Amino acid sequence: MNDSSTARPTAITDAGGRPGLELRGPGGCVRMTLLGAHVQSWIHPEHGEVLFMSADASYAERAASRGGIPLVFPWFGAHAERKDAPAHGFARIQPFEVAAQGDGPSVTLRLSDTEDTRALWPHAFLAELTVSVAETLAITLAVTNTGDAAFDFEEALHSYFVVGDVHRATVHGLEGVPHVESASAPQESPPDPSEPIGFCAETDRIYQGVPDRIELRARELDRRIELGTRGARSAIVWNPWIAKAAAMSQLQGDEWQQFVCVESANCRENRVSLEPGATHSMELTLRVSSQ
Ligand code: TA6
Repeated sequence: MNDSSTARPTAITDAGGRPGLELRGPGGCVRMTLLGAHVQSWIHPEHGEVLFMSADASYAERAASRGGIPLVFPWFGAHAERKDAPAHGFARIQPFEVAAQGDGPSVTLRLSDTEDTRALWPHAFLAELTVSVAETLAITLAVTNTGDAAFDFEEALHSYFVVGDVHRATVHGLEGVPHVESASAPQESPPDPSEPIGFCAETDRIYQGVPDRIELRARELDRRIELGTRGARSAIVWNPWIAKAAAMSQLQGDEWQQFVCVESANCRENRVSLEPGATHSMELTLRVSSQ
């Protein structure tokens, strides 16, 4: 197993000097940081970089850097009641620790509740993110209720994919699936729900009751990315387009044209309820090929 393309994870630092790990397997090289268990890069041996990271991303000590696969937990978007609470939960700005690492390119990072997390969300939990590089990139988020009262939570793997040109990208597999659009300036005429999703305006849709296979096609790059999931009932499709991108932090000039987010999630009416001692797992497997 331990040849030059498949090895134990090695310690690295990211662009901000924050500690992380590099995993090399037949499916390429993955770099992640311990802050937020954030996968920042996946270089595929044939297709190159799969994940978008902004050239303007912040790598400050507790910054949620824009791009890669940020981990959203335990709420999605803005906190329902507290304006001071961080968007998309606190997991992406908490330091994870290494829980287990194998002889091959696989690692499990974990986060459990602390005084800081309980001040924002009063529950005892263990969140474990396992990343493995085989021919595919597989990511599993397992959340356990370690307390003595039930709780609800939301979660997402907020994947930013490089598409070359968003105008030439499409998402397949969500035809006919109900969704809610929350873009402030969406396309003028509503999309045909029987067609694959294309992009011509700000898009910020939550799809519910999604199938376990969705595909992102990037014609500009002659690339398909297959997202296979287990335990994910929601998917979010997002691109900020021109006006929102201009108002956003950590996004440079025309970078909005270079990515699409297709997020694997359980949110809103599909949030997860966990009894004491119970564990919920959400798995995402990414496969890249030519069109
Ligand atoms: O998942 C889509 C979304 O919630 C958008 O509404 C959007 O603004 C985005 O995620 C990025 O959020 P962030 O907090 O990372 O700037």
